[in-house]
Amino acid sequence: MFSNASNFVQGVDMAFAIIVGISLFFLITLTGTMIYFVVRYDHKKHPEARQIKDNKWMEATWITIPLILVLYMFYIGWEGFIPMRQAPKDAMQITAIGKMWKYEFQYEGNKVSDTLVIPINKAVKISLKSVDVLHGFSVPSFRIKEDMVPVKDNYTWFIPGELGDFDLFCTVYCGLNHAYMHSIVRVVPEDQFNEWVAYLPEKNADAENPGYKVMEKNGCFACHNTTGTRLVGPSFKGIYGRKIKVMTDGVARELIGDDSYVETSIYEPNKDISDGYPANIMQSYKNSINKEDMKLIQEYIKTLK
Ligand code: HEC
Ligand SMILES: [Cu+2]
Repeated sequence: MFSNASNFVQGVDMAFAIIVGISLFFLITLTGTMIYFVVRYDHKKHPEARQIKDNKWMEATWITIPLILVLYMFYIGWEGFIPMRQAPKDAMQITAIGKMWKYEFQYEGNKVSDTLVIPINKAVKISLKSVDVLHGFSVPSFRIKEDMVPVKDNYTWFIPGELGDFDLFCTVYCGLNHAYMHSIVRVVPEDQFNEWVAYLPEKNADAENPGYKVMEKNGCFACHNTTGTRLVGPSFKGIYGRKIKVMTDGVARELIGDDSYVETSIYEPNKDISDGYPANIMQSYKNSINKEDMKLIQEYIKTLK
């Protein structure tokens, strides 16, 4: 009767079905009684109104029965909710980070992904964090919805029971692109998961460096890397203090990498052409990188020894 997408579906759907059932029962019987009374006690059939006062039995009944019913509704809701806050100790641990406007999932070993991939039939516990504002972590198919709160850590857990892709939504209005804050939970067989996680790249330790962020935003890493290998342009690694051969106005010369060389390379890329690299490939960033950002870039490149 219920889907098996997660271990919480049955509890939540059962509570929902029972409450809808009770509501429907009262909707139908109350409306029915009302219609019956309208006909039965119509003015023509029943010209003289009569007051009925103080029927203790009736009052006791309409207090007791609804009280039992709402307490029962509370009870089944409570029963469905409690297991959601009791993650098993051996659950697989993943951290989900909400940021304007995307999710990032961190797996053991400092590996990151932007889709949440998990093995079927295994308990996963997801620590929920936010780096900026309130976000939501809602997987309707799993009947899960938790807030991601900056400063205060939250969590959720579940056991996925069906293979496939399931929508993950941010359910807390979090700014301009809130509507695009959407991702996927992909449930796969365990061996497929192990293979996937083995190939997942490790998080770049520099990703939070302000200079790195400026360069990422400006697309520098399309042509440069930080690891020492050549791409379209030279690597950023070890520029500072190194002897660099350049062509300046068609004349070969040597200089020592420093702040002013980095600045010239970014504002006037065709002035000192790095030896062995083509000119006119890199454009000038004079208009898009200001002096403050330049400082951040220089500070960051300095750390790449
Ligand atoms: C389209 C490719 C491309 C992009 C994008 C690009 N560069 Fe370059 N960059 C190059 C090439 C090619 C060279 C070597 C030729 C030269 O000196 O102009 C170079 C040279 C450099 C040098 C000198 C490095 C050395 O060892 O001599 C620095 C510093 C540099 N780029 C910084 C940046 C920064 C910072 C950004 C982003 C704001 C950026 N580049 C974006 C292609 C690119
Ligand atoms: Cu959000």
